[in-house]
Amino acid sequence: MTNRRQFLKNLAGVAAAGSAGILLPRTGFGSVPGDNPDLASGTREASILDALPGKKPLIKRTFRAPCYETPVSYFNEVFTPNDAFFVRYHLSNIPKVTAQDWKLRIAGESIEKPFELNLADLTNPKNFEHVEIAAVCQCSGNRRGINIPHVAGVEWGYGAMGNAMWKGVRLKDVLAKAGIKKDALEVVLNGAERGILDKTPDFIKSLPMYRALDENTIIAFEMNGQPLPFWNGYPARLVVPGWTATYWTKHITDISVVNKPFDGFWMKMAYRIPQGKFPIVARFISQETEVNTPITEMVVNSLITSVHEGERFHPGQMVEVKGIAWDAGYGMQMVEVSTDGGRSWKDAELGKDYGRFSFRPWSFRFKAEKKGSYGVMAKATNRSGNTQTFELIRNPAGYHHNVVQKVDIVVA
Ligand SMILES: Nc1nc2c(c(=O)[nH]1)N[C@H]1C(S)=C(S)[C@@H](COP(=O)(O)O)O[C@H]1N2
Ligand SMILES: [Mo]
Repeated sequence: MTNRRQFLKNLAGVAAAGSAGILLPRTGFGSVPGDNPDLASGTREASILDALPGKKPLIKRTFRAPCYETPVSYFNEVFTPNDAFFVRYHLSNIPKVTAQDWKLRIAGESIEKPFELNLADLTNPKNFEHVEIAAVCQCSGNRRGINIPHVAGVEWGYGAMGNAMWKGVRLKDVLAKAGIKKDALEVVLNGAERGILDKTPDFIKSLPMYRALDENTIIAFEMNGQPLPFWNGYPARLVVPGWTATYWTKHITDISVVNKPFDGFWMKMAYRIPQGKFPIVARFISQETEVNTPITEMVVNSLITSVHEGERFHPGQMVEVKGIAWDAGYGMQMVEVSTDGGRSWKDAELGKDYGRFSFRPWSFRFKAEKKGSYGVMAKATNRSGNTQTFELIRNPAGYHHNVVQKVDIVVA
């Protein structure tokens, strides 16, 4: 009996792996300088490709809650396709949200006239002006899985991010309709999921007033010209260009303007970085402590997308190194490329500029004359003079990973 049960269990496991998942060999992830490849974490060893309804197969990191990462090859395009855009949730009980039932409530002690909107009200251009903005949505913990030593959390590789053209209405226009009182301190954001009793607290975030009222902060209902995919926040989500995606509340249902620092779990206990370790300008003063601060804007970063670890070329062949670079919206100053493991650097050519919050494409061509191994690296510098690091800036949750990548290719 026990054996038979065990047998059926094993069989079920095999069937599930066979139908839903494909085992990938260890490719695609470049090594990080200074890391010992023998200590590589699960991210590099194997990844499961699996498709959520309406999505292409993505790299599955966790299923409850759904956390799916975009494979690097998709970043050869500046705009990440909706059906390949990464997915991140904190709670596993994600309700069905329909256009008919969905409502957005604007309330809080610092709002003069609370009101409710349905989707038709929100999207009617007679109510609020429509705006479009290209912006990178990147999880604070993107690349956490390549941290050595290992840190706890979703073991993301390079693809917990995406770039899209977002269309929606300005949060400040919606709040203006409700009237903001003088004592307003933070804007509290909640999506359609609710906390799981006694287990995981509801995913509620807040923003400082200046960032909520920024003209680039929008409630988006379209992504790359289409309604938002369910998994990316249908029917409407917050878009906070330049800030990490933790503030980009999906299926947004409640926006409250409050006069005290919001003290929920996801502000007080999570998404915090040590004070003074990163070159960050944007602050969230009402949530700071002496030792740490909420994560705010993204750090400057780049990704090599056209060549992969171990790729082979012939002597004399032209190698096209392409990639993307982004930051918190200061804009790209330059991207430098090395083909000798960081000994010498040359400027890459920057491609079309889709706006300061977008991925910026870049490219670099070189002739691989001599046989041997080439350490291809890319390093972005933004207009405020910040550049990527060579050494990991350690922090408890492994946020802000912008260590310069090294992809070893072989000429033989
Ligand atoms: N409703 C809701 N919105 C959310 C989250 C969530 O768990 N629930 N996670 C946030 C975090 S941390 C990230 S990284 C982004 C991911 O956006 P995506 O799933 O569209 O890629 O959603 C943000 N908005
Ligand atoms: Mo995130």
